[in-house]
Amino acid sequence: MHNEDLGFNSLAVHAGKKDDCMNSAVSPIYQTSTFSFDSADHGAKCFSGEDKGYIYTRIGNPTIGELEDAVAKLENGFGGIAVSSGMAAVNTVYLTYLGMGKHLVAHNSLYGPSRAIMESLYPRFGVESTFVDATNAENVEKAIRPETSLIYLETPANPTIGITDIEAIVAIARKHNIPVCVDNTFCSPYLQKPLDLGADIVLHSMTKFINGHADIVAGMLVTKTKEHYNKLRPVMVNMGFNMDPHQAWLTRRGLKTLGIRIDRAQENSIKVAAFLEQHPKVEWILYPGLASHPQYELGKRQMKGPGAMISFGLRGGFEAGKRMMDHVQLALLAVSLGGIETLIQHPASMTHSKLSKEAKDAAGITDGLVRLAVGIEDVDDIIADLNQALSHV
Ligand code: LCS
Repeated sequence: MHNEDLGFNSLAVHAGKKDDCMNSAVSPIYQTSTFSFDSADHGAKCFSGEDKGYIYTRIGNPTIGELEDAVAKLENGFGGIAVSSGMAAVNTVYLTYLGMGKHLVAHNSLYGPSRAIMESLYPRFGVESTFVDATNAENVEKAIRPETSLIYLETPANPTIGITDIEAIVAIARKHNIPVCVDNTFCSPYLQKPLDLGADIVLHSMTKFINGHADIVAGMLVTKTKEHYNKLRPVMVNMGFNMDPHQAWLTRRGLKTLGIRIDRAQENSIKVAAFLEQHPKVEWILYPGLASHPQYELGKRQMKGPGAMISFGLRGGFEAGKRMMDHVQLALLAVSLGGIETLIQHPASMTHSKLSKEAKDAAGITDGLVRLAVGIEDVDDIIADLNQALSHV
């Protein structure tokens, strides 16, 4: 059967598999740093690109390649570039499109380090950046300068769950000939396909939903075109941001159950969000599945489902949130998300603590914001745990 005929879950199980695996149901791990050549001529041809043979694992490896092909297929992209972490993916994109005299326009709510390095690291190399509330696409257009060379979005955004209109921003970017990269970590290709909406590059922390078992740190880029792939890949190779084959094999295994894991975590999240929304100690809640979300209609249009990430604030602010976090028993008080277990954390003092106060205020990352990543446990147990933790507030 051709891959084109297969649905998402079938592709998640089968896509990328190579034929030369001794008929094993699961591909082996090519745990090797290097590959031998048949002859000196063959080696030279591999290096010139005339022969597609493998050379060295930092440049390419069959186990890593299987994962790259599988995620690229699920995102409807030209090709995938696997990297050691989500941050390696972010830096591969920044280093490829930004440099001396160049300018970035990005959404103001991003995973903390994706923004913090624009304040702490990239100015050293002459890069400037403007962060805007991209949930209003006009703000992106207003921030564009002649030297803007990248538009960078995260939707839904970490940790504010703001949703940006990918198609509207791509339309603006096209007018100015600027590439658009979308961090799709919170949705995964199961719920959202940014390349189909016109984005040029999609980025993942595969540490999250794609691997899904909280036992791997990994990243991925998928490009719409060969042109962008050919720009990004050498940066990954030369910076040494590559993945390890064992890491790739485990991530490929996690990917197989992506759809069913998200279905379950999302089903749980819808019930958890309904519970929190009616709880008297909860002051506000942001979840794309609730009609109270400011971009509820856009989310319904752009995403196949509301996902498994919830942010909320308690009456009593940070102190109240702290008491709740200190009393969870089933949920883990831990950063990260997209795994099988429910996690709760406080972005202002944890994942987003390196941002300046102004940056946090502008993005709406208040001291009272608590972030919940809902897992696949029995939903009654998750709700009972949150309920007993809230009784301590
Ligand atoms: N992009 C998003 C949206 C993320 O949430 C993260 C990590 C990254 C990129 C970076 O990926 P990593 O290098 O960690 O694989 N987000 C985390 C979080 O919210 N808590 O801990 C890590």
